[in-house]
Amino acid sequence: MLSFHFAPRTRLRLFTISTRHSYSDNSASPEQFPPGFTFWPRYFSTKEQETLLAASLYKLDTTERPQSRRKRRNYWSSRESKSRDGLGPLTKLFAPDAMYEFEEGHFDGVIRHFREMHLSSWPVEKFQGLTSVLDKLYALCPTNDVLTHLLHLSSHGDILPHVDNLSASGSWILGVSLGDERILRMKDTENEGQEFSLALPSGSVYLQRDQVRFNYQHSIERKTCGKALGEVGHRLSIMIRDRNTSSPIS
Ligand SMILES: O=C(O)CCC(=O)C(=O)O
Repeated sequence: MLSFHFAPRTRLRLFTISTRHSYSDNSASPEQFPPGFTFWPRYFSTKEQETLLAASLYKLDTTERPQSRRKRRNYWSSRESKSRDGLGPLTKLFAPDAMYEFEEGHFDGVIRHFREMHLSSWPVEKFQGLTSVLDKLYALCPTNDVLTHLLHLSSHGDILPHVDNLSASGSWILGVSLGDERILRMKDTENEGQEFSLALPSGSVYLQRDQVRFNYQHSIERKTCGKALGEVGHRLSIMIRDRNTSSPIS
């Protein structure tokens, strides 16, 4: 299977935040980040997020066993679709953890409690308005030859610090966040103390490219601060990367 992840030999301590570069709201301006990192805090409207999330969950569901899909269908038909308090409008599209076949740990140990797939096509015929939302999404990509990856984290899901496998993709990584907010931490592996973190609200998009893509480890943490147990929801990210044309893996 194509691997995008590179597990560091020595794990960096989690929760090492440089106070100089910690952003927790939506007001971060481009000059606050190192060159090579861009953040769009409110890129997609709620309607657009719902369309993207519904289409992504639909695709991920096709990878699961019929029993799981049946279990979820029964769940959805037995309850009214409504958002969980404090977790935003998109939470109504996620079923509880137990309804999915989440994997405990990624083969390289970096991602925990998740399901994922590499996407070859979007179900544009099934979701009204999806085409224009996708046009808006892919317009942010610096180049056109791309790989798309869907990653659904359970309410316990998180991602440990890593640099994406250098041979599996090219020089940039774009990430769309949908669902419950998580914290992205970025840490320069070559320059001690160069690190920053930011909250990723639903509908936001970040881009890491060039020296940030190659030199910074990234991790995704659950935002537990100020939240009681059970108040952390699911998050789905759409990760788009440029193909590494110089590598045999494509
Ligand atoms: O979900 C994200 O924003 C990051 C995903 C990631 O780190 C990965 O797929 O390697």
